[in-house]
Amino acid sequence: MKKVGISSNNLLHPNAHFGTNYVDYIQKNYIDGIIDASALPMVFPIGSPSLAKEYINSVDALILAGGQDVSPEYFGEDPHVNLHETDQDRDAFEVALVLEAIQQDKPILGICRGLQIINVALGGTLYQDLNSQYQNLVVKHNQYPTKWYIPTHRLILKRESWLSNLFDKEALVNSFHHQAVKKLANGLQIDAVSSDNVVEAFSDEIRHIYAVQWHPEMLLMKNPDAQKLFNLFVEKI
Ligand SMILES: [Mn+2]
Repeated sequence: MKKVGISSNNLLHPNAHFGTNYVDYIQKNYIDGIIDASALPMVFPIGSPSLAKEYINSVDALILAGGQDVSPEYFGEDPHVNLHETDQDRDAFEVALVLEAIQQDKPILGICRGLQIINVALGGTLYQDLNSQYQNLVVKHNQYPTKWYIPTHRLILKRESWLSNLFDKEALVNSFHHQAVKKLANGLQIDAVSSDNVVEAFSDEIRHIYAVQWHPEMLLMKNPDAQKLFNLFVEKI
């Protein structure tokens, strides 16, 4: 069975159940997507970047999940007034995982924040807040409180890519982000955009990097077709 590592999230704020205890978690939808693609999920607790090599040694591929904003210090900016919460421990760990997976020639799938951290790890930059920094903004890229599993905005495919196996030239996806790719890192190619030209997917077949800005794992609840993205990724291993 192929093993897919998935980086986790910190519960940054104590709640009624967990008080001030440290909790590390991953949403079950990602796990379902991996298992239903006939692979074995291995959840990586956020830890020291020095462990990245051992973690990547233990798997065949890496998935980077959604979550907090990426700290702008990684692309040389101060925090914008509309930056949301960040987690520098998670940023440092995930950047190390990305670089190590590339080093070991193991496929990477980035989802939402995962797409953004890949871009930043490889030298790209982000809009810290689309609403205040992206001049051509037309589309609602954070559909909340519309449900997670409802696709809302158009996805326009820009070239022949792995996504061509999943979608026609246009499709609908869900959208829960306020950050996005500004400068794309060298070597990555844009696969799809929204109708207002925000980067919604990129890939690099040479380094086996695949990334989407929407949340296929949340679509799984009501859209069985969304499983195909996980299946295709696991077939790349
Ligand atoms: Mn979007």
